[in-house]
Amino acid sequence: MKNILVIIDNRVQYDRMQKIILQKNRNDLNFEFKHSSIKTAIWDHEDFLNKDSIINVNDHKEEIIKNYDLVISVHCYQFFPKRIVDNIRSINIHPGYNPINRGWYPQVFAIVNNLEIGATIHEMDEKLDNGPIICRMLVEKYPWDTSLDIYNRVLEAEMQLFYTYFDQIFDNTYEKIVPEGRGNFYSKKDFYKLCEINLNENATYGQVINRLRALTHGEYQNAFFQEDGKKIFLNLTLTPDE
Ligand code: 0FX
Repeated sequence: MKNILVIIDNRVQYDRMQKIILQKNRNDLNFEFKHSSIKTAIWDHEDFLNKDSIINVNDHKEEIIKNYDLVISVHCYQFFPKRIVDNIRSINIHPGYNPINRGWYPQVFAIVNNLEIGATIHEMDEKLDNGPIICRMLVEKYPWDTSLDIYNRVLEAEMQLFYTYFDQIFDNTYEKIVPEGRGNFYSKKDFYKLCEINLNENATYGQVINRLRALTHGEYQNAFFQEDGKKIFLNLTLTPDE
């Protein structure tokens, strides 16, 4: 029996993973799901109510190394310490195509910087979104996409990869791809910088549209400008002609 610890902070992907695990029906795999202490939608999931389901990887390094055969991070808000990634195979499901889209909110920067975008499953090393790649897949990116449109496509791609490579991941039989260099890395700070629009900045219509659709993501209030000491948020609606 292989003991697998999945640390997941994304509710949509949790439901999809559960479905795949059921479909695969591998009774030699024992999954334990935990999440981070930061509050996300997953906290309200019935599977996690009344359960001791929070884990802080830094506080439980030795216990994790001792008790599990594999760790999977799925949109997990914690940084995995070197001690863990050096001593237990640790895999990350990342909403970007490595090494092109390392870091935070990859689809936002893919729109703004005209980069390809997709999903990656990779082994973790001590750098963020950096280790050997197990599998990756690009998704379509259209000129009328907002951040949310691409994000939804990427999340589906993640699970398509998880389904296809399921046995290879758990049997450790995949061939690793060495990332082609460092690629790009974007931080949360880069995202916040994008959010504030300077009304005196010169840009082409193309750049403005791209920036605004990159910051349009459902209900989130991202892009804003300041006028008379007031913050004014804006989103973009794009409607392609049928
Ligand atoms: O869980 P996640 O989809 O992923 C993020 C990072 O992109 C990923 O690289 C990291 N491994 C993971 C731990 O966190 O993030 P989220 O659910 O907070 O956000 C999902 C999308 O929502 C994001 O890609 C852009 C959008 N968003 C999110 C926030 C918090 C916004 O547009 N504005 C926001 O303020």
